[in-house]
Amino acid sequence: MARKPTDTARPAKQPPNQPNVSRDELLKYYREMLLIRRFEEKAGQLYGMGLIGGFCHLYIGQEAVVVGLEAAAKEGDKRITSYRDHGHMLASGMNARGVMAELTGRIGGYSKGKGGSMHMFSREKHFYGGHGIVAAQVPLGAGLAFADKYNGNDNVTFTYFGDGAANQGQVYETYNMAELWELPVVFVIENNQYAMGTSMKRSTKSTTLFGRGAAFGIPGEQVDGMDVLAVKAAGEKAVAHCRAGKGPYILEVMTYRYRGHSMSDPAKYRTREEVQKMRDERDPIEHVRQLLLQGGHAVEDDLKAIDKDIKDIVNDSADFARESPEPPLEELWTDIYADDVPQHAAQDLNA
Ligand SMILES: Cc1ncc(C[n+]2csc(CCOP(=O)(O)OP(=O)(O)O)c2C)c(N)n1
Ligand SMILES: [Mg+2]
Repeated sequence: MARKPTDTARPAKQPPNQPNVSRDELLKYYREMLLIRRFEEKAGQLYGMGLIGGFCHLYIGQEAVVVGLEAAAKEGDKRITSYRDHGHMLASGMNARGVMAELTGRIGGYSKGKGGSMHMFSREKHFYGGHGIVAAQVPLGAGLAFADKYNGNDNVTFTYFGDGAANQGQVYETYNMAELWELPVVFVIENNQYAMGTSMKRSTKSTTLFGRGAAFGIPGEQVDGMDVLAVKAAGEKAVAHCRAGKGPYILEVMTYRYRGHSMSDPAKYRTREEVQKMRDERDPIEHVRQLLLQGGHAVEDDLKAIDKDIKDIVNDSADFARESPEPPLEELWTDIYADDVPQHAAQDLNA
């Protein structure tokens, strides 16, 4: 566990530019974002060593999006996303061992090693994948929200998708039905400015993606996705809208991915300087690090201790993954059909 920073490090008065946020909260975001970053770096290494097969899309650079929105969520809320999904899993509380073992195709993984990077789920943490087809998760997210509305609870579903996915037709069919039925769904567009090698400027003239809900009556706003506090604040507003029964809300979260689209990306569509500038000037983890240091909430040694904790968790997940066996052949025949058909569904089938 992280060592508590020393109280003596805190000055009597905070500098005026410090946001009104507690030390514990900042430390929490720092840890959560760092866990995602280090986990993804390790996944990249294991991929390079040939230990991860198939596709692998890293979330490095986008950490503040999911960490900020998770901070606005409550128990019972659901999340669903695309193939760039490891960060969402970790932020939802799924354990690093199970995720890493799944990436490496081992029995100890969340899908017993049969799903890999894009196909992991946790009912316990209300994480519904992991979807490889661009935008396919958007109508599914509305479906999850429909279930909550039908069941009469106040849960909200966070449905994440990319700027590229925002040009897909099914997104707009979903917007229409979600607003018509006033479903409690937050559509989170993670605008990292590229869809594979295509920049948004080359794929659309309508670049304010949050505004596209207006045609259906859905409110939306744009948020700085490199600032975890701004994301959290916008998330709280969106969630309050949904929980009040007012229907869906769109958040276009402006972010950036530092690595290639997937592990095989020639990276010819942007300059090294562009990436470096983002890393140097807008890094979301460095932002919180500076708030901690400048606000007197922590000293370098405190942050070093957290870094070490996180490295230990990530190394442990990689060791666990490498020691976990591959699934036995019999597993090919399991988890194909639902074992238990719910009673009402069985009646429908027999009708
Ligand atoms: C229906 C469909 N078309 C094309 C692809 C290939 N493909 C995979 S990711 C991707 C780009 C999506 O970009 P974006 O939505 O911005 O998400 P990001 O990768 O930036 O997170 C494409 C075209 C696919 N998986 N599914
Ligand atoms: Mg994108």
